[in-house]
Amino acid sequence: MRRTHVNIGLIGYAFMGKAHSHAFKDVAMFFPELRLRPVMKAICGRNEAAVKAAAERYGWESWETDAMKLISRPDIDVVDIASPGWAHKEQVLAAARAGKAIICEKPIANTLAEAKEMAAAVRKARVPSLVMFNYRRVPAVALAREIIRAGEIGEIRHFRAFYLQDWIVDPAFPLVWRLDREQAGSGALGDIGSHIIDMARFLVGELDEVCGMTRTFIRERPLPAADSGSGLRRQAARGRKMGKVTVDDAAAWLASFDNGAVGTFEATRFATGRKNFNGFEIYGSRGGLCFNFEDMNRLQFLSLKDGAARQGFRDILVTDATHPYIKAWWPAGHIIGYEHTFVNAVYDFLEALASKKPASPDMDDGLRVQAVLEAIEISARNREWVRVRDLL
Ligand code: SOE
Repeated sequence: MRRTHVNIGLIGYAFMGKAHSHAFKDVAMFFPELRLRPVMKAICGRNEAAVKAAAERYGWESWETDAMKLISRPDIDVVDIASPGWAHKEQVLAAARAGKAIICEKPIANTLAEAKEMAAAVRKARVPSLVMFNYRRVPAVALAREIIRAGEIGEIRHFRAFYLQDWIVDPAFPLVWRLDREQAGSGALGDIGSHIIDMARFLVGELDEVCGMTRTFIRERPLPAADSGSGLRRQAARGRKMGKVTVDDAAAWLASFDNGAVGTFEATRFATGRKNFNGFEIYGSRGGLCFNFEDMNRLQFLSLKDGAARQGFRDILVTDATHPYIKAWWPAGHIIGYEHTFVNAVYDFLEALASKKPASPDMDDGLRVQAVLEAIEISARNREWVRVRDLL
């Protein structure tokens, strides 16, 4: 008998846990054609009171405080890993061994070595996987890819991408886990730089060589009240009130793509006034495309096929039923938001499961992104260009 439902176990109940929970809860409402409907079986987090409250609030049937127990539950088919980066490797390896389908937040790992082990285990277990690079599921970004694939802007010469935030500009902001290399792997580079690397791979193609730099503007911060990791605990144990920031606050890098395009990238948490300003500009031999997430329902498009007197970037409001994902949502002009990208991603994943086809981006894509991250860090350290494929 054909399966009609799939049981989900989610690890993580904070920002990403909430976004993923919303996606599982709403996907069948907006995509009624869904062939495999998600059952929100269990959510997992180390803090019992917090995860119990999240289970009730988000609509999960049960809750766990031990990730390995959740992964091993026979009633869990898909393990969704929305935990901090330091936990990803153990959880992905356990889920692969248990033969579970895997969703994993980005970046997949804290190091390239971890990512290689994780991707190999998922390949060996032959389990489906998805990495939650959610910005691929913005309708305007998916439309940009359709335009590029149709050749409407010709051969791509330039790809410029940016991911600008400012949430740690204040020196009084505490030393949270994302600012500790042991827990996060890197700072802005891995957390938000991974998104624009994935965007580059999605829209333009593979990065061949990179040359980068990283910067840490504020090197010491107040230790958080409830320290959240061994690195921070060690600093607190020494009676310190301030802890060392061990990751980058900002990164910038150049890239040459396999197809000859030139890339310029910037990822920073110190772009004062920018909250989640990520986007790109693409310039081709026959036109261009520009997008920024703070205006996520619009895509700027130029095609030289218009006569010179009519040339100029046109502003496409990407809310038409013919645009990617939109027919599931609202009539033209009724814009969508950040949370819809996760619903779109979960829909694509569940449809891939139902059709037994690979989802994208998968753990091998996550490995490719991790190799670019590593190449940028090596380049910044050695002040030289680094070829990505030499690291894989
Ligand atoms: C923090 O920088 C963060 O939550 C990222 O981790 C997410 O991937 C991004 O979508 C929003 O900002």
